[in-house]
Parts: sequence; C-alpha cells; structure tokens
Amino acid sequence: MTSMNKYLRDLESLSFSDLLFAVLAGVTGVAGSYAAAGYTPRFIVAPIDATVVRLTPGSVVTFVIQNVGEAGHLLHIALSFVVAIGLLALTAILGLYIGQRFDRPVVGIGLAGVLAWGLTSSITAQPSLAVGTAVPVTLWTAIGSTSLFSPAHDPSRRRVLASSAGALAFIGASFGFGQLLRDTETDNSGTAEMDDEVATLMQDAEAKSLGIEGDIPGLVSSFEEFYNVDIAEFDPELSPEDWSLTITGEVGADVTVTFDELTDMPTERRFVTLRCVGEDLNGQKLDTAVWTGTPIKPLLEEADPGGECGCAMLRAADDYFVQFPIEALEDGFLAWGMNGQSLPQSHGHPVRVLIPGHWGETNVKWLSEIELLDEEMDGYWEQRGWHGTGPVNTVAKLWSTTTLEDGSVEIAGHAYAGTRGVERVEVSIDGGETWRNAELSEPLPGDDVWRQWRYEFEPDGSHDVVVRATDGTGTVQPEDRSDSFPSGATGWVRKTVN
Ligand SMILES: Nc1nc2c(c(=O)[nH]1)N[C@H]1C(S)=C(S)[C@@H](COP(=O)(O)O)O[C@H]1N2
Ligand SMILES: [Mo]
Repeated sequence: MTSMNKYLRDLESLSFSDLLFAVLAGVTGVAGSYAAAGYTPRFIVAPIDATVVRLTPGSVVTFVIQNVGEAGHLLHIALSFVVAIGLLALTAILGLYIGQRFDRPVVGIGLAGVLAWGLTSSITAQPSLAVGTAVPVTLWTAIGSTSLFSPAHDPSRRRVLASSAGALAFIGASFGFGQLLRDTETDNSGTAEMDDEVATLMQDAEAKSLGIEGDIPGLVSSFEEFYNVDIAEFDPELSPEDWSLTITGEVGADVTVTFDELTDMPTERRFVTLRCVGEDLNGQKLDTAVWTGTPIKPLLEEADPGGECGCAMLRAADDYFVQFPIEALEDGFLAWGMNGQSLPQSHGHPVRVLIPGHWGETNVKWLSEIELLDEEMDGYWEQRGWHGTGPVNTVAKLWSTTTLEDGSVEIAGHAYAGTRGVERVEVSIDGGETWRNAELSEPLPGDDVWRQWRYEFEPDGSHDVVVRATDGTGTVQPEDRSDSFPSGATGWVRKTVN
C-alpha cells in the first residue's frame, strides 16, 4: 500500500510539460494514423466512432436529430477524436512516467511506442498501418523525456514553441497525405460502363423532366444530389469478392449467394425513389435513381421462409439492422448499380436492397444477412423510438420559387406517394381557399417513382402558397401537421411568396 502511494505521488510529479508532450503525442498519433489510413474504417477514429454511436442511448440520438440535425454527427465524431487523442496521450504519459520513475528514459520511450502500436492495432486490426501512430507517439515521448532529463527540466518558451510548430507541421503533412489516400482509394464506383438500357431510361427521365427555371433535381438525382443517411461516420469498404448474402433463421434451407452468382441472375433496371422518415416536411432527403439489380423473390423462395411473425431482420456490414414483414421484402430488389455505375460506397457498395414504397430505413445498404424470425424485434431506428419500417407518407415538396423575366412566379417541386403513385398536385395561392392543378411530369415506368410539378402565377402582393398531393388511390395528403419523429412528417407545405 505504501509503495502504491509512492507511485501515485510520483504520478503527481508529472509536470505540465509532460502533459503537453503527451497531448502532442496524442494529436500527432491520430494525425499519423490518418496519414497511413486516410478517412477510412482503418483510421483509428473509425472503430472508436462506431463504438460511440453504438453506446449512445436512443433518446440522446433522437434528441440530437431533432435539435441539432445535420450537424449532429459532428458531435459524435468530435467526441471520438477526443477519445482517440486521450488514449494515445495516455500511452505517452505512461512512457514518460516509467522512464522517470526508474530513471530509464529509453525503456519509457520504447514502452510508449509499443503501447501506442498495440493499442492502435487492436482497435483497427491493422498492425502495419499502426506504425503511423506509433512513430509520432514514440518521438514525442522521446522529446518529452529529454526535456525531463535535461538539467533545466523546465521547457523554455522557445522549446514549447518549437515543439508545437513541429507538431503542427507534422499534422499538416499527415493531413495532406491522408487526403491523398482518401482521394485515390475510396472511389470504387464508376467502374461499370453505362449499359444501353440505363442510358435509354436516363434519356427518358431527362425528356420527361419539366423545364423548371429553379435549381432543383431532375427526375433522376445525380450522385452529388442524392441524399445520404448513415448510422456510421465511416462507410464499410467491401469489395464484390468479399461480399455475400445469407438468408437464414426460420427457413427451409439456408441460402448464400455471392456477388458473381447474384449478377448472373436476370438483370433489371428500375426507377426507384427513396425517402427518409427523419426528413422535415419540406426536406430534401428524397431522391430517385435508376438502379440495376435483380428481384429478391427467387432467392427467398429458394430459402422457403417460415417463422411465426412473417417477418425478417436484415443486417448489414456496418452493424445496421432493420426488421419488417416478409410481405414487403418479397417485392424487394437487390441493386448493385446506380445511374449506370456500380453502386457507390456511400450507397451500399456492392449490394443494397430496395423495398418499394417503404421508408428509406428498410433499404439496407452493404446488405449481408436476412434472418427470418419467429418473433418481431426492433431494428436500429425502432430501438431509438422511430416507426419507419412501413409505407411512406404522401408528400408534395415546394423546392423552388423563381421570378421569371415577365414578372410571373414559378413554383415547383417533386411529389411522392410510394407505390400508391402520385395522381395530382394542387396549388393554392390564397392560403388554401381555392385550389388549382399544377402541371405534372409524365409518369416514369415503375411503381415507386416520384413526379415533378410546376405552377406559374402572376403575383399580386404577398401570397400564402400551399401545395398538396393526391395519391393513386384518390387520397389527399392530410393537412394535419406533425414532426418527422416518430412516423414521418405530415401536413401541407406552405410558403409565403412576395
Ligand atoms: N447498412 C445501412 N443501411 C441503411 C442505413 C444505414 O445507416 N446503414 N440508413 C438507412 C436510412 S435511415 C435511409 S433513409 C437510407 C438512405 O439511403 P442512401 O444513403 O443511399 O440515400 O438507407 C438506409 N439503409
Ligand atoms: Mo432514413
């Protein structure tokens, strides 16, 4: 016990300069990892971030989505950086302490390097890339030790300045290097040639897009426009060779399909629209692409689903999971292409599923497993309070307002009602008193596609503009407003136009 106390007293004797060098070790260690791995799942912050996301209580996630919104992911990524820096700083502290305690600086320096390397390799499972972290940590522990064992012991201002400048230069260089890796490595899309059939569909969409003056997507969203919702900051990196899908659980027989087997199945191209349950009423998490893939039904039939609940859990390589009825899954489409290119990493490379007319969260990216269940279970978002596994709500967006050269006003947007289809969009310029039909784009082939609408009027002072859609069953989009949480936003989009 007494010796323990003695160690603790020694620990207290660690000076401000020790802490400074430890923090420099932590920060440059993270930078070194970035230089070696880029902004990929192999970067030390990535697995830490995945753990932070997994451990964050659902109520906190929901609060952040509702109150912080898009910037919310900055909170968990910042926390993950701090954790990574702190862990590496600890290895340096330990090295400094041991070196000082036993008067063996070299042992302490070596220890810090080995610990930093071991820690990074065990977190990232990348022993060789972990050297990128170990080197700067070792270096700063060494510099810290020399200052300790120098007679002056106290770092002069000049020394601190020089150290900080050195660290900054290192971080700068690492950043440049990591960025270079990021640019060269991550883009595994764009390998496939656009086939004729996709090209024809894209031309069809182009031809049917309304000539809208305002700056809004056409009937097909480009890769730059297409929204993204990911539970993880770092997308899984899967090559087609690594990928397979297993259908398991309450089945007659497990079925596993590889990428080559999948793409040998009958190939189709489909327009499909996706919409996130978490978006605002007039939000932009609503997009459409031409997807290349194959229907899931033959694979499901081969597995011969059983199970009491008639439901399935889908799982993905990023540990995402969602459960919904087999009935919806049966109409699913396994997609490996998007707008004529192989599926981009951020949209689920190499394979995702598309579930017609259902909220985005059922459209699992990086799909790895389908488990048929006996009992219903919550998925990732349902555990966090959302109800987003069913069919989408009907909505007409008002995405652009443009004053034309002749002084009239053009308003325009997109409308979507899942598999019910959009039959009509109406506009009121007097707050809902009177309604007029908007111009609608010709429907595209497919039973889960949005349409564009456009309306022009002569302004007369200020107008309370309202829009609403009617779906293919004749049901008008409900007027009652509700937030997106938990079941998707409802109500009519309104906007004051002067
Ligand atoms: N594996 C995985 N699949 C996922 C998600 C995810 O985070 N991980 N997000 C879901 C949600 S909430 C939505 S709205 C859509 C978004 O698809 P996109 O990013 O291709 O637009 O993907 C769904 N599929
Ligand atoms: Mo979503």
